[in-house]
Amino acid sequence: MKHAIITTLVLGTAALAAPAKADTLDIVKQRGMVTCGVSQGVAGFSAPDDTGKWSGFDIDICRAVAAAALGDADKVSYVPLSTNERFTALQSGTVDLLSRQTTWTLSRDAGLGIRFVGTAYYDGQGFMVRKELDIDSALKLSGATVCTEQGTTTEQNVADYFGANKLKYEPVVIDSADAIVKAFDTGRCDVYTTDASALYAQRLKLADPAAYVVLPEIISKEPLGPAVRQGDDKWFSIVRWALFALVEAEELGITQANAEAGLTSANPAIRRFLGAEGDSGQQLGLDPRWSYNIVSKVGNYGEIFERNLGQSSELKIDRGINALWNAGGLMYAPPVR
Ligand SMILES: N[C@@H](CCC(=O)N[C@@H](CS)C(=O)NCC(=O)O)C(=O)O
Repeated sequence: MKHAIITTLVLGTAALAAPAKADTLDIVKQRGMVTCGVSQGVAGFSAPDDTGKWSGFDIDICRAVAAAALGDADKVSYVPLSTNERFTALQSGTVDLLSRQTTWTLSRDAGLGIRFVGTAYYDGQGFMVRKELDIDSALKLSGATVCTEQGTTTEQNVADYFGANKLKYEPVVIDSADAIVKAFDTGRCDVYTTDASALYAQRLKLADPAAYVVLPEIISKEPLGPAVRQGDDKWFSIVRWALFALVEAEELGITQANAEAGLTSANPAIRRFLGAEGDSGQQLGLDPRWSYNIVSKVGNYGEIFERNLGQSSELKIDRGINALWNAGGLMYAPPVR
């Protein structure tokens, strides 16, 4: 018995030690590529075009990390992952980070051997139904069949919501976003529920998008953000500050177009942010121009939002609570200094 306990302890220690030793930045540099886990095709977030080129909000976060780590935003290998596959792919090292509409929750952050670096998009769960049902509130959905994706917070929230409001429902749990669209389109379920942003994206895939309406209720908090494996603090810091840099650049008014001019700006905060002064790169183990590389190659947070999700995109999502803190929103980066 005693022996068994000792063995367990030793094995336990070895299992913990392995990821702590792994230096993801070194691996990324040797490989010359960041591997980024993304969703399999959700307009505005991550979708490949006809030539296989990926674009979207989640993709731009992968690109920002590659710009910071390698000086080249194009050096990313995208690994499309279903909701069920995503955490295993990160835990096993198949991907260096997840940038995939994934909600930061306690159980995921503390219990899965992964760490969320921050929130890239503050979302919440919504409901979509056919207009012809003439329903204007989720509270009128009693008796509905409800499509959700497997292994998501969506499944849990819907159970809470219908339970708390004493509404009956029949869950239809499906393992891919495209299969849900098909099920919904063909009437297998009355309701499609997921993150509100994804509802707007998925609506475009329906045969007649105008025949559907998104109900006003938002039933949960879904802070979506990138995650890395636990045990590599250096890589955690790099991904976290790549995300903060996007937000800080917007606050400082640094854009893809003016980043170069900013290197000689009269404003010391701008010069420091862009690496013309100070040693933020050295502290992160990166090139002094790490954040300049992010903004000049990918843009700032606002540019990324507008291009992929905002008014310049087909989704036309308002900034809402994803505006900067000094414009009434929640996006707030600690100082880069
Ligand atoms: N934010 C929720 C839901 C995430 C989620 O996977 N949403 C669907 C919305 S469409 C998705 O991204 N599916 C794409 C796919 O499975 O590739 C979570 O983290 O559990």
